[in-house]
Amino acid sequence: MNRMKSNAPHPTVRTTLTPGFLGTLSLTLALLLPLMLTAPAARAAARTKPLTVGFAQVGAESAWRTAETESIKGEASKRGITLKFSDAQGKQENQIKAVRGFIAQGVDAIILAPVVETGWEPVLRDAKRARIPVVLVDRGIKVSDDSLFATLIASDFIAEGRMAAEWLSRKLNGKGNIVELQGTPGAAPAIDRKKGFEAGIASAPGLKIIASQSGDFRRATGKEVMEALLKKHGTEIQAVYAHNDDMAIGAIQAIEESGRKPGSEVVVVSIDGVRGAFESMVAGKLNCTVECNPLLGPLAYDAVEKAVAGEKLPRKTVVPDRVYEQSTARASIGSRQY
Ligand code: GZL
Repeated sequence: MNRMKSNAPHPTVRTTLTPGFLGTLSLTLALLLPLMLTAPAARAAARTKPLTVGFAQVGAESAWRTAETESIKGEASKRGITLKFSDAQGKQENQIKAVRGFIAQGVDAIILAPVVETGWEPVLRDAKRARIPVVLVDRGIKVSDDSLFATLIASDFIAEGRMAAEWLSRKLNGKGNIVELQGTPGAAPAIDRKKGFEAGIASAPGLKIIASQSGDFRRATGKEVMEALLKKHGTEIQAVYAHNDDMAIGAIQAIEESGRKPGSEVVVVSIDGVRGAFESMVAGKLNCTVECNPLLGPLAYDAVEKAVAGEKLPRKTVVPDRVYEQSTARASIGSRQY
């Protein structure tokens, strides 16, 4: 119950400057401070040491991947963040080891570009127990508990596959045999780019995927797989849909070596939008690429800084993509950043 009369002077006004009041004030502050520091802004303000972040990268299988690594390394040094970097050479077990290592070293946050979608629960539970936020970049995962990661920053791979399909369908007037070069088995972009493409050609019954194999997102593997497909299907093949530019460039080499003309006799469409793809479009060999932006460093550290400060983040931030084709490649190649 408040017994104070409404027109009575406020007691704190009278006691503000007395030594007794100052003592009470500092005691109150000492008691409240730990509570105040749990507020995100106060925690961020209280941080004096620069952040230490561990980045568990997939590997260096493609030009896209190299651009992503450079973006995440470059942005760390711009922000004065100490970055511990691990290259898993395409193996999930190496990535899990790297994440465990980062936890043992007590990093402030972990950035993870997961090789595949599944198998992450145990190690992410360890990170959560250690109160280390994990920011997923470029590929999503499947977990039963979404609180195991702070946020995901990635493209919409289903939309990318659909854009590639719609472009190809227009180019071939809804009719033709396609071979598909898939990315790494079990990886989110391989699963979703396949799904999106299949959905995109569903309205054109004349378009058929006559073969679909993994080229592991690598140029050399894309070439080998394409050589085998050309041997088996020969001139039946009218188009190639590759889940990334590197595999498309490998396939283009195989098509040329088989004596056919990529870009005209065999239409080639892929995803990523790396410089090599633009060069290939300018040379008339690749027909179209759907951009997938790898310059994720700034967004990744914005998320890391917020997560470390205790802020709640959206489940996913979608990086926007668009289609580039041969006819405009020359005009846009100069402004490409990767
Ligand atoms: C996309 C990324 C894919 C790229 C490939 O976010 O995971 O992996 O398309 C890369 O080039 O290797």
